[in-house]
Amino acid sequence: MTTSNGTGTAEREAAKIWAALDGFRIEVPSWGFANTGTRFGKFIQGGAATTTEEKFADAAQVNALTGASPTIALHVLWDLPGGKADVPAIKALEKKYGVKSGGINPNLFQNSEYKFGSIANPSAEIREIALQHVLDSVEIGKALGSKDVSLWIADGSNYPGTQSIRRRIEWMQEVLGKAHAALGPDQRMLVEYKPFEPAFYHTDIADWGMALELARSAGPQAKVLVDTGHHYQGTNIEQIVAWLLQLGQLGGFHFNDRKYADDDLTLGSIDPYQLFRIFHEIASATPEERKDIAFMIDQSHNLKGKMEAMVQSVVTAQELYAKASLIDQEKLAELQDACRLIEAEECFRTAFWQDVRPVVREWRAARALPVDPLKALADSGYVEKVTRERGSRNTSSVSSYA
Ligand code: AOS
Ligand code: ZN
Ligand code: ZN
Ligand code: ZN
Repeated sequence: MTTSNGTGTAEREAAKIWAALDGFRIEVPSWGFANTGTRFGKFIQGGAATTTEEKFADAAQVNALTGASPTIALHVLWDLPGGKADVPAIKALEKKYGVKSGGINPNLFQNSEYKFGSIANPSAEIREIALQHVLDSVEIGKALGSKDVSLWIADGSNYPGTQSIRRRIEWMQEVLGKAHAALGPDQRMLVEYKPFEPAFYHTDIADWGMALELARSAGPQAKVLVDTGHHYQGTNIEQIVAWLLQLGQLGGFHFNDRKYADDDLTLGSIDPYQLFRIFHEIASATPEERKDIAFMIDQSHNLKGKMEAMVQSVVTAQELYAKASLIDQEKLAELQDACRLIEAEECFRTAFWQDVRPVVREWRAARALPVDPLKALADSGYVEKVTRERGSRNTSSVSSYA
């Protein structure tokens, strides 16, 4: 392979990209394959998954096309409505489709008892129900051998003065501490934050500081989960990532892109440079710091095809991760320390502007993967096939999404 910057450099860069791609895994969310929508309506897709088995089948297809998504995040309400009793069925699906269960996502938002909150509800009885559900989720995780129980707490209030922000902190600390005590030695608890929605005045875990503090008070196996869509406009997300890495508190990500709020668009569709900057923080971390960070996609589409959108996202993540791997970290550190600003900036952004796709294609071919996953999906007729099979079920049964 030759490029304008010389064969030696091109080969070194290709080697970096191959190593990055070999080590890159990103989890797909089961709910990303099901019919979802907005509060204004749902546009039903005939090919959307209607059962947990169909979600496994779709995830397996994405993994076969990209080689990067061997795990699927499960949602207890939608995928394991029977709780632990459903575990044997999930294990059978893992075996059948060659995809493992990833993060276990408890449902702490959709039942009517959670109207005024789950783990921060003023009612001790409801907090106990929420705790029990988290404990059940921990047991499901143990039984499935999955590492992370991923907590998204929708709790909050809509009007000033209607709830005690401080008492709710205590209640959350109590529940999370008890949940942490139940974790197995290999399990973790991830605490996700979000500034607003569904609550519009205060959200109990609104930012990374609150999530970090709650994780710390719960115990050493609790870490922070950064959902890229859960920040105010202009927030420097990579700085948050850098801090969490520095403190050893970065548990993982929910990746998606957005223009306005929690839009859950495909990765890199609005601002690919943002994701590159986050990946740079990961790339500049030590292998030890990096090894347990869970990369997950949290997206939902009601216009794009579910399968196509997921493949696009995984491929985009691979490409941006490959670009970030090109940054010469040693050289960058030298330039930073010498305050050679222009050279440092150029070193950084040259990696972003490099077209890594030819090398990524070579890597795919060498790993017996389709060189163009999106085209391979179209050529396979998979979406048409599942639309024929699932179409009738998709006119009536719709999974919901918060
Ligand atoms: C909601 O906004 C969060 O991003 C959740 O992480 C996610 O979308 C899902 O509900 C998993 O429980
Ligand atoms: Zn999320
Ligand atoms: Zn979200
Ligand atoms: Zn989101």
